Amino acid sequence: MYPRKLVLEKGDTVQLHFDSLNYEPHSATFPVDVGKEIVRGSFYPSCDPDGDAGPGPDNPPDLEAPPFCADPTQLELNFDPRFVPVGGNGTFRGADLESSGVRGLLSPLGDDNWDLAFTRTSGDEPFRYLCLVHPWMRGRVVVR
Ligand SMILES: [Cu+2]
Repeated sequence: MYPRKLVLEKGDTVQLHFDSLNYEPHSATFPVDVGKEIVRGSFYPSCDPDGDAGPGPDNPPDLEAPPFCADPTQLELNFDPRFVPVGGNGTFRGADLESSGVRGLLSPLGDDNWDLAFTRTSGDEPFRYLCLVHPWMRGRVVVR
């Protein structure tokens, strides 16, 4: 996410690099509000007595702290389905989700670079993005 603030011309494409992230994957997810919504819908525990294949529901955690379930084999950690995969079509227009997905050497997506085009000016407020894995990691893009 360096530089923290990137200044572009309308129509520019940015290539984000994820190589050398051997043990710590990251994402670049636009816009920041959608990224925050994905983070809020992820990492929450539930207890599923019959597993994913069973018809029974996921239950709220039995315990407030790990292992969360009275029977630890029932523990599930839930993620928003938009957390890991690539999101969008590679062109950011200011509101819809565009996400690199979670990338790094050990990620299912690998550590390939990711291109994102900017076809709209950002106006008074820069476009803001974050990393879904580390939501405090953020950057801004000004498109003129
Ligand atoms: Cu990160």
